[in-house]
Amino acid sequence: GSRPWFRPFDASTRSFVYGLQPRAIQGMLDFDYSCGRDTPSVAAMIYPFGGHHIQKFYWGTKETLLPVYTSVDEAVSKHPDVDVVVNFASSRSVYSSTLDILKFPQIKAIALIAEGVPERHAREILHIAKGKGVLIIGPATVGGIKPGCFRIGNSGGMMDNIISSKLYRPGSVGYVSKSGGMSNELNNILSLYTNGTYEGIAIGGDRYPGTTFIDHLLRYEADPECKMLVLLGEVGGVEEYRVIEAVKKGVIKKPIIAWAIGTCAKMFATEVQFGHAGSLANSDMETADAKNKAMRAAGFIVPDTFEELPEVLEETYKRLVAEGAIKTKSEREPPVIPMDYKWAQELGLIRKPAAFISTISDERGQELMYAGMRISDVFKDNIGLGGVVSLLWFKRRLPEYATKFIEMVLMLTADHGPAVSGAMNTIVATRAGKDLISSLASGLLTIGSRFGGALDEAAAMFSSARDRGLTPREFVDEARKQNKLISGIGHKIKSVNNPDLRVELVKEYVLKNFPAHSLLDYALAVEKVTTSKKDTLILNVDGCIAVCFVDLLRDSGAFSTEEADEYIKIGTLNGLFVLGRSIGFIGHHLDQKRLRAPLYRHPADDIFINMADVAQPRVLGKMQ
Ligand code: Q5B
Repeated sequence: GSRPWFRPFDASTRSFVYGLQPRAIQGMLDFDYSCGRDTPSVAAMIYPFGGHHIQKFYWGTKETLLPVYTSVDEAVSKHPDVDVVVNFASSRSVYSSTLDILKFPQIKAIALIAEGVPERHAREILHIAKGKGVLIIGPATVGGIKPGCFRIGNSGGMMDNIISSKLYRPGSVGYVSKSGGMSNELNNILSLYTNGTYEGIAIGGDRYPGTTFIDHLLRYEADPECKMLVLLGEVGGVEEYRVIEAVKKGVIKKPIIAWAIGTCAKMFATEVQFGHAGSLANSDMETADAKNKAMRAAGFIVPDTFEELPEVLEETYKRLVAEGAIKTKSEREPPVIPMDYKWAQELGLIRKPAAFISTISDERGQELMYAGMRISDVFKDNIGLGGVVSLLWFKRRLPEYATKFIEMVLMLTADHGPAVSGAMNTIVATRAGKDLISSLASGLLTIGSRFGGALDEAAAMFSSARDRGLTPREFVDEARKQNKLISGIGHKIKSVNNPDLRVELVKEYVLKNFPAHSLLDYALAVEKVTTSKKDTLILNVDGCIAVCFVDLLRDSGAFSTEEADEYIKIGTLNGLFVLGRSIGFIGHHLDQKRLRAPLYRHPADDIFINMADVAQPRVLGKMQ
């Protein structure tokens, strides 16, 4: 590449992210966008599982696509401009994946995020990388950040942090620390007391980091854009002494402000191990106090306490500005990064009208609710299937005589033999090889005004006639005059002499249990008129259930008159037949399956085919 050795990341750096890390990638892209980059810093993802695909990310207010490759080889060959890999592979797979990445000379820097990488593996990676001149950051780190240019993974924290610490544009201070958490703190302090971070690297807390303090400080020393160095060391290890050597030898000449964390270790009687694997003093030299003392002696700017760090940073910065080493630049506002919808909603910043309203059930809480009743109470109170229907259809608990009536209706409409339209269609569909749902749907789709679907219309016709004060005879005459069949009257095979026992059962139950049954009484009087004309014109099962349900809606006390009328108007009653008969249709489907019934073809001699009145086909459009 064209980048100088001391500047592995700049505003045109392109990277691969190894592992499926959509959140981290979105964070990197949001950062890029705030920096004013033209192209995202992530070119692609590498993930060995799940096959080659693409994933969608936000790029500012718009969206962009990133490919996911299954191998480093493919990624590298498709994106020759990429020279950085942010490797999110776990401690188990980081070794093999990094060795794989190191095979490609195109890759110049690798950040290893995984914690708990075996030291043996870390050392081997480090050894190979050194040989190839590849910069390794980590393991066990968030990585680092180059303001205005490039962000490694989650470095820098949330976007509001990035913006408030002005990381969208470069400052003049290069720092190196161990932990990512301390980096965020430093970014903040630097934005408040200096012109901000130029580059910040968290080397990670392990005992064998791929690169250490001195590696990055030497880069900053060599980079003319970096004017001031900060070293945030800690108790344990001797890496700070390598920096002390470099300062003493004059290799590092830029002002260097330093602090070793862990001065409180001496307050404990026993040895203290801080959060990092390497943060343990094995000798006096490794204590934070000894390091601070040695750094001060070597000419570092070391505050007396960590709390005084901002003060010395500000002093040094102001001095460099006064000397002309740092030229202050005018600030620009970063582009606004739209907040994620989910997050904004959680914060209560936005609202939007819901596209759907639902008022009958809720599964979001601890327990499923049917119209406000816990599913456990549904069983505790033993409300039965009728109770469940009353909750989900009518949003209320109906009296027991009503829920028992609903169950009775479901039971006696469950089936009426294989010959009825719906069962036939189910059977034919099953025999054509269709599955349960298709066969059931095929049967259900035949339920209509003549077969099974006459309930709502029957309820409407009978109650309208009765409400208008028509006598049964006037009602029948009116229907005849209008050339209208009375819904709920008539049956293909049942008659006065061959009564439908289902209807008898319903009548018996309703006469005995309902507080009122005026519409049933009216319908029975209508039946007297129609059967006197023809004995198949009985009050049929649809009609009987319908008028009884109107009596229930109107006189159970559970519904207002308006509600009762609305339930009829919106087509509730046919639901009873549909629900009940579904039981039978499913039975017919299973029956045919069990019987291995072959494809059905209707016998030709059962269809009268006549094309006598078909017009002679003519060729159209041949006008002379
Ligand atoms: N006439 C049910 O017809 C059927 C008349 C009528 C006045 C009437 C017919 C009808 C209304 C719709 C209805 C539900 C098509 C039926 C059900 C579930 C089932 C089914 C099962 C199960 C029967 C003969 C003469 C004609 C007609 C007159 C007929 N209906 N007048 N009002 N409603 N009813 N459907 O036998 O003078 O001779 O020309 O549409 O309630 O589906 O088991 O099969 O559980 O699965 O073919 O029970 O009644 O009689 O049409 O030849 O009529 O009576 O005008 O008079 P049919 P048609 P005319 S229960």
